[in-house]
Amino acid sequence: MRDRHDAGPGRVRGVSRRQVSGVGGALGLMAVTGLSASAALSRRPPSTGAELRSAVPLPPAFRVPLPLPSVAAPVGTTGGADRYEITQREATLEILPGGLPAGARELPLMITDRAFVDDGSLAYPALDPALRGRPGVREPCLGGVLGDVILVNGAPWPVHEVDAARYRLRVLNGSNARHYALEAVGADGRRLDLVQIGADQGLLAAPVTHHRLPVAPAERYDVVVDFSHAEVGSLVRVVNRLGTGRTRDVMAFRVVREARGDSRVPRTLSTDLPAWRRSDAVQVRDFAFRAGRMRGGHGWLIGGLPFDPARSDVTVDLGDVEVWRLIADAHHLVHLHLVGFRVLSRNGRPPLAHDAGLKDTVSPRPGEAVEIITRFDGCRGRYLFHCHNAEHEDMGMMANLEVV
Ligand SMILES: [Cu+2]
Repeated sequence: MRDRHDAGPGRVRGVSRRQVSGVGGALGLMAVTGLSASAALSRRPPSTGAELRSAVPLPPAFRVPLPLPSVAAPVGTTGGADRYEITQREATLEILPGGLPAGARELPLMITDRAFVDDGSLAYPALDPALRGRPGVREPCLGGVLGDVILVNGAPWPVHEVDAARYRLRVLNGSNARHYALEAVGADGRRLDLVQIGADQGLLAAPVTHHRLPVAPAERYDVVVDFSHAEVGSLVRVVNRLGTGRTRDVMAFRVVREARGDSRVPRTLSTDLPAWRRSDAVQVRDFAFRAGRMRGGHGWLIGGLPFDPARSDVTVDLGDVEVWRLIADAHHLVHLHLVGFRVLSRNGRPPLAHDAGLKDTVSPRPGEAVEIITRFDGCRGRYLFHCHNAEHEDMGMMANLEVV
């Protein structure tokens, strides 16, 4: 992936530093894994539907090697340098800030939870097993489908060998509905710092250090972890503090060799983040994300309505700045197409540490009102916004945004 979006000066044109780090990375990962752009989001496990049980024997944790998706093949090699052809509009060139871990020390980690039936295929409690007629899932899973197996890049509870050095982890929560609160725990029980450098849509202005990182479905976090203080031979476990039983484990890193520390985390990561102010907004809109009735059954609604592909729910003028207030009854994962936004507030209070940067998915907690601000620029046309809990989305929680 790095080769694809970090092709070097003169190759990536018309793409800002944030875009290089954010959109490209996420789309690249989706292309590699076949994950649909609308695949995932919802409630904390304690308040979500029943967890599915797998009918196959499950492997012990941290034995399966972590698969790493392949990167684009170069179109040629000259003098030891690989060549990639990327056609973009010509514009100012920006490159990533120097010093971040790269190459084999930059790892895409797509985390999902799944359950398996006895022939090894995926268990899914669809109302229509053919997935063609009636949308939705059976009663205990209405809040979102949880699996009992945690997969990283498709492998159950994998392990990856690392140098005693900094690594850059490109985390995507590709789960349907499972939330994670990730911690990296060393052999001595101490937590390693998770230094966040990027959000959904690219680099932050400056790093934010977490001990526990909340990751809602569809969110992406760009995080640097330093294994240099871990003893060679020891295991650093990545755990989910919201999981129970085996779903507390996610994956592990085995530190296998000493290494020279040649990477760093720059104090300034980007200087081009939009700084929209509340006073820039020409509209403030409220959207309630709530349970309700749809086609005589259970649904998940935005503004009291289930999705209608033919209806325009919101019309905005191209170039306008707006504030949207997203009000949630349960955990929802509000995802806007077309634009990135910034989180202004949660229940009238300042945003949380992990709300930093430019985002396209935000997770209001039950009973919370989250304010976001964005400028609707780009292209006129019809776009979607929706809850990224896959089950909520399938049961109506989607709406049309018309940019005119
Ligand atoms: Cu939802």
